[in-house]
Amino acid sequence: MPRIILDEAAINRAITRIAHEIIERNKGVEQCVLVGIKTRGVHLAARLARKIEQIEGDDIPVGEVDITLYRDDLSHEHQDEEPILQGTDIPVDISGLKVILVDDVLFTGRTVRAALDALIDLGRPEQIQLAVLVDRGHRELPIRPDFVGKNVPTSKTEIISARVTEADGSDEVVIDQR
Ligand code: 3GP
Ligand code: 5GP
Ligand code: MG
Repeated sequence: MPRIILDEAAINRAITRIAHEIIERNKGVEQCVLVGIKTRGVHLAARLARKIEQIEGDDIPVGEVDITLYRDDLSHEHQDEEPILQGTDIPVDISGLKVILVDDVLFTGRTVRAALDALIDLGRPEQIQLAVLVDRGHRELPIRPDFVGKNVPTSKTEIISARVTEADGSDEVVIDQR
């Protein structure tokens, strides 16, 4: 049976809290840029930017990276294949800035590793931080998030559906069996 772990209100509260945490950690957002990981991370990054702008009255640039998972976690096949960088679109020079990577679900960490590679190719950010809506555990690399909507311990046979209105018509995070 699918189980709702975050509804629309809970997602909203998580975004609001993370926006506050980002501002607090960085003492404002003057030297910050948000970078969403396609697809849903991009929408979450845009929401965080709007929230931060509401709170601080300061604009924060938003970019995106596109990483394709050739490794197919869903079928447990091709597990040796790594996420591949498809594209990067960041409107500012990230050198010397604090980059906050944003994704919907953090699992093995391999997608984030690919995103880190892409960022470091572009310049030398002062710092890279990571914000995720859901951390489902099972890391395969030494990567940890700085900002988390919800920690959701999962088994490897479970699957999390992270739906966002911009892409899916509704806001909801659901856990189900594969
Ligand atoms: P996203 O583009 O919003 O990140 O990984 C491609 C898409 O498949 C992701 O959407 C993600 O939401 C969805 N997905 C659902 N379950 C899994 C999973 O277990 N592993 C991966 N890699 N993606 C999953
Ligand atoms: P990782 O590379 O950390 O294994 O997986 C991270 C990427 O895969 C994220 O972009 C995320 O969208 C997707 N992903 C991994 N596991 C899940 C999951 O259980 N549910 C959803 N929705 N996405 C997942
Ligand atoms: Mg994602």
